[in-house]
Amino acid sequence: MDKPLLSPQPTTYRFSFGPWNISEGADPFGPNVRDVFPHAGKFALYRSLGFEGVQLHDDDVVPDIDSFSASQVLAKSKEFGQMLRNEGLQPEFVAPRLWFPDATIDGGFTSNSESDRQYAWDRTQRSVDMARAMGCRTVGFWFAREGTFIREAKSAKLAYERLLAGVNRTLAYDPEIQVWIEPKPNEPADMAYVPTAGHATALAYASESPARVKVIIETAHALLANLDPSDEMAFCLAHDKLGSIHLNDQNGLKYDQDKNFGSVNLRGAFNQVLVLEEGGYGCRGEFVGLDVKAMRTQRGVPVIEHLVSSRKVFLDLVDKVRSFDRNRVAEFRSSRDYEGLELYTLEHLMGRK
Ligand code: XUL
Ligand code: MN
Repeated sequence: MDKPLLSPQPTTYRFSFGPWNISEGADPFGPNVRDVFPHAGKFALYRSLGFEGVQLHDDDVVPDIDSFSASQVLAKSKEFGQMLRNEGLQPEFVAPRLWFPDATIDGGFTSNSESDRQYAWDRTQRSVDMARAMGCRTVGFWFAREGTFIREAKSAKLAYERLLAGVNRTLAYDPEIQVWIEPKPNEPADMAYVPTAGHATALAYASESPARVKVIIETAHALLANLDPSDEMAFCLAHDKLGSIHLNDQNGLKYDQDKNFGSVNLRGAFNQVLVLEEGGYGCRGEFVGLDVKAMRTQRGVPVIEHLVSSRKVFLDLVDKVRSFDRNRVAEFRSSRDYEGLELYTLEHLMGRK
């Protein structure tokens, strides 16, 4: 008979999101549908919504970052770090935004242009300095434009070598910094390099300091790669590589939707929470990160309901995971009665068992 599953970890979860998750409701086909809510005003909302971690891009900290000198950026980052502390908040990571500037039109680390690659490195270095100035030890890499629209455009082998070199250079620049890679298979590029947890984990192991390279698994990104998000998380947990998560949901293979956690596939969301609980995720202070966007149709300013609902669904699913009868599961497994296990799971989710 299979061993019963590990009992759930008694964890108090800490939640994070990025300020871009409170948005004005624009999309590529239409303008803002809500008034602009001042960026600086967002941080005062976090605690009352139940969040204490802040995911940051470098220009969330210092808007218009390229117009300031390195020392000005550092001074502004220190001030920002103090502002966060005053609000009772903690920066989770700083990600160089290598997908807005002209120098990143064709990617940063993997651009064919040497000056673009230099720009990517300068900006990465700056993100490390900013993280340090705010008392944070992590830079996040979402390799937005590190890919192509046609595969003939770049040498893919060279691109992967350049990405690894970028990771190594970051690790060497600051011996305490951690690099967290957030894989995504497409958008804004047609085909991205580092599309899955496996690719990101391979980069971690190949790096000069594997223990300092981790992965951020986003539900929607895994679904866009046609993979099971809970399995992507489990893979990282098995290799102690799960730095953070971006919980959300996705309705099929289309643009990255960042829908509310559990809103499309509640059972899939349950399985993500199950894997996280059984893997002890959060016991070392890891954040339960959300990357959710409000519906464009929602009235009001600022719209925050999507953050509150996704957090609530996560916590409700923690209850469901903790009341999932592990002995029954073990019996179904040992008798190889997966029809029975499926019905029990569905009834449990519907509140009947
Ligand atoms: C993009 C995405 C980013 C990262 C942070 O799809 O998820 O917002 O989470 O750069
Ligand atoms: Mn994300």
